[in-house]
Amino acid sequence: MSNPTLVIGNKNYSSWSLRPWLALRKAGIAFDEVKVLLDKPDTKKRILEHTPAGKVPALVVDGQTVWDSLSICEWAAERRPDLWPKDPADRAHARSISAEMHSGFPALRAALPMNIRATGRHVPSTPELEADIARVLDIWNGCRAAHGNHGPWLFGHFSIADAMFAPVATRLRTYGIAVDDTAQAYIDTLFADLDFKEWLAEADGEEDMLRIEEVG
Ligand SMILES: N[C@@H](CCC(=O)N[C@@H](CS)C(=O)NCC(=O)O)C(=O)O
Repeated sequence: MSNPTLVIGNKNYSSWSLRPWLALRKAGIAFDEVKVLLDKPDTKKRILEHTPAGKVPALVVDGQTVWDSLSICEWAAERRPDLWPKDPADRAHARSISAEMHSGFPALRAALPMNIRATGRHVPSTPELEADIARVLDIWNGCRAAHGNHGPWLFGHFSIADAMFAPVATRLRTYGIAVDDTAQAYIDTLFADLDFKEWLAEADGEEDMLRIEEVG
C-alpha cells in the first residue's frame, strides 16, 4: 500500500494546510506531499486535479480523496486515536475548541493572514480583532491551567487542537501581538517543535511572491 498524499498550498501562507500536515507528522503517519502554489493562474485547475472541493488541503488515500483540514485530522485520529485526548470530557473539549477554530475567528483571519516570513509586520487593531485574540488566549489559558502538569501542549500531549491552533500561534508572532506568559510559553512550544521547524524552514525557502492578503 502506498503512502497517502497530502496536497497542500504554500507553507508560508496556507494555514489550512499546516493543520493536517502537523497532525500527520506528530502522529508519525508517513505521507507524500504535493504542493500547489496558491494565487497562480493554474492554481484552481491544479487543485481540482486532486479534490473536487477545489481547496487545499486534501489527502489522497488509495484513490479516495479526504478533504478539509479537520476531516483529514479525523482520518489521522482513526489511525492514531491519541491525536485526541484520552479522557472523554477532555476529548469533547478538544473537539469543541478545534471546531470553534475551524468555523470562527473571522476578524483574526482577515486582519492577521498567515505569512510566516513577514515577521515584524503590524496591523491596526479593531474591537473585533481584540475580541478574537482575547478568546484565543482564554482558550489557551484554560487548557494550560487544566493540563499544564501533563506536558506543554493544550491538553498536555500533542492533539488535533494544537494542530488547529498552530497557525494562530504563527499569526500572533508575525504581527507582534502582545500575549501573556502562558500563551507565550505555548507559542514557544510550537516553535521549538522539530516537525514544525521543518515547515518553517521550507516556508522560508519558498520562491513565491510575498502577498499581503489572506489566502487561508
Ligand atoms: N475549510 C477548508 C478551507 C480550505 C481553504 O480555504 N484553502 C485555501 C488555501 S489555505 C485554498 O485552497 N485556496 C485556493 C482556492 O480557493 O483556489 C479547510 O479547512 O481545509
